[in-house]
Amino acid sequence: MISRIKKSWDSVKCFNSPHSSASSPRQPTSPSGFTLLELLIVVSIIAILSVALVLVLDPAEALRKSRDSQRMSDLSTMKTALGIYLTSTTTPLLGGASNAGCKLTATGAYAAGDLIYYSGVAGFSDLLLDGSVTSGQPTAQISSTPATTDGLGWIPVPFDNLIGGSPISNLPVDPVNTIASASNVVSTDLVYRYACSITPLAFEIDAQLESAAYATTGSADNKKTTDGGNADLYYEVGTNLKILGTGASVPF
Ligand SMILES: [Ca+2]
Ligand SMILES: [Ca+2]
Repeated sequence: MISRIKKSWDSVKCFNSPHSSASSPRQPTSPSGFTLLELLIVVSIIAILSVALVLVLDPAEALRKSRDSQRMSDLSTMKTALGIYLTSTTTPLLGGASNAGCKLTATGAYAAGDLIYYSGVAGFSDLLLDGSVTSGQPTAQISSTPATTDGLGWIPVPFDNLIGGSPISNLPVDPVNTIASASNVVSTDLVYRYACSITPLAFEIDAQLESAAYATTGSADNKKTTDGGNADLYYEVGTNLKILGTGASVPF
């Protein structure tokens, strides 16, 4: 009996042996996990791809471009509102009582008492106004309630006096709306600018753009040089784009 059991056990061992049959090849040993070197390589690749993705997407530039889109939209909104005001008013006031803040002519030189209206911040006072003027000296004007549409906002037009009320609920200001040095505003400051003329009765609103896509010299999509205005330093809208700016590079 014992010898029969031993014989059977030997048969089982023989059957399970990897060398027992040509039809049962030896299975390759499976790895139990990643090696440290493999993990380091994977982590390095992920890090490189992440940096490349950030560089490609450039979130800061995307934000600048978004603000520029907002600026162009704001100026379009204000131009439309001013257009409605001009066509709905018998005696439009684009520059305060008797249009006293407007230039006499759109293309003429500035005179003392002319105003350039800024959406800028409180405390702003500047005698240079984005650079020197060729003649006369306009004054910078700001409002303590820039968004209001009652004539006391940063654009001095009484939209509220229209029959049916103001076509806009508030006056937009620049999404950044800051002036780096309140005593020396420069063209790169991110504020809106407005001016008007009496002959013809017209207005212009300018904004500064900051994204590489819309504002870089030579960019195929440069909005500042393709707006039909006379100042490459600004994005210009209005009914007469010669009120602000005296040339391609001189803002005022
Ligand atoms: Ca321009
Ligand atoms: Ca202009």
